Amino acid sequence: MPAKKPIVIDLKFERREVDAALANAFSGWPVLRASDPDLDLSEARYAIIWKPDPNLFQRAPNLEVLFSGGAGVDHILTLPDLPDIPIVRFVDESLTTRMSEWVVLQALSHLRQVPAYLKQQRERQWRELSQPEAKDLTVGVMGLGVLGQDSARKLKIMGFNVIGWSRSRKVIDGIETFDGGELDAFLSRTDILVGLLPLTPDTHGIFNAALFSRLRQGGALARPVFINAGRGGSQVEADVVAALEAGVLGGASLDVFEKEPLPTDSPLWRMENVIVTPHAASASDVRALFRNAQAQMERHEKGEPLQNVVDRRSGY
Ligand code: NDP
Ligand code: OXD
Repeated sequence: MPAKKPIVIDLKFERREVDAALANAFSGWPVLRASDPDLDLSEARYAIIWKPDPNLFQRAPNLEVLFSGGAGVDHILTLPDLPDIPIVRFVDESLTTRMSEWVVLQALSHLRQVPAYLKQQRERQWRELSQPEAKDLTVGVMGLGVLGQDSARKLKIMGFNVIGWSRSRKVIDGIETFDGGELDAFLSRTDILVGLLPLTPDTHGIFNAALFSRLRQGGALARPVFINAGRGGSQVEADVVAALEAGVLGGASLDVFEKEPLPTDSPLWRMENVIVTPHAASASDVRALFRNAQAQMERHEKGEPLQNVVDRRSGY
């Protein structure tokens, strides 16, 4: 059997998690850690990366395939000296399930007025608030890829009316869908907006004042809610804050930010109708990431096509 090709790992994840996952991964494959600056990486053919060192591609000039440590690849496509080789993004049931849990949690939190009840609890106030049901609201999901479709289905199971928008129209049982040119029609029906878009030149800053003003006003929650777990570069944070202050938005749940970590002086931290999580909606399970990468390397070595390859022209 031919010798297995070396793999270089450059994942800026929790070190212990990577070590633990590596202990049971890639049996028989040479694994090189980019964190050792003296290691010769010139023989590496595969790289598994998340926020890699800027000189990785100089140290490893013979790579054949790049594996993203996450579903998003914006962090890779902007790397200096990026080689012209296939980039495989991370698609996995655990990542998808975790994201849908977060999205459903946020939609239910706004439906059931969790931020307002937490405020009342802090103030020892016993007051029942009005209680619409999920069926009284329409959740609009922007981005109907792997994550958006699963979230849409699970929101539907919870009883919400669900509609979705993506560049090309999708057919999803029980969910009305809109294509790229139908954004206005989609927004005018949306009470809770969920962003699950990749960051590309087309989606940069898409969640801005003009977009928020086109969401439905006067729905069962009175004012629309904005939920984003795609990428922070897609939202104009000053516009989010202004829309919340002006009552154009009634609330928000944000997992991603223009600058991460979210600066301590951001007004978003202290807004009572805003839920902030630290880019934690769906963490990559490193063991699953390595299993996935190995399966794809085996395909590649058998001459089979790689799966979930990024289209560099569209940027995702
Ligand atoms: P996919 O590539 O599977 O789906 C992307 C979706 O966005 C597709 O439906 C695509 O449309 C749509 N889209 C892209 N560009 C446009 C555009 N210009 N106009 C309209 N629709 C557009 O990605 P995933 O679902 O796997 O992941 C989505 C994003 O979620 C990732 O890119 C990443 O940024 C983020 N993410 C965040 C995490 C977190 O913890 N916060 C964890 C994991 C991912 P079409 O179907 O027509 O191609
Ligand atoms: C991802 C992420 O893209 O963690 O997977 O944001």
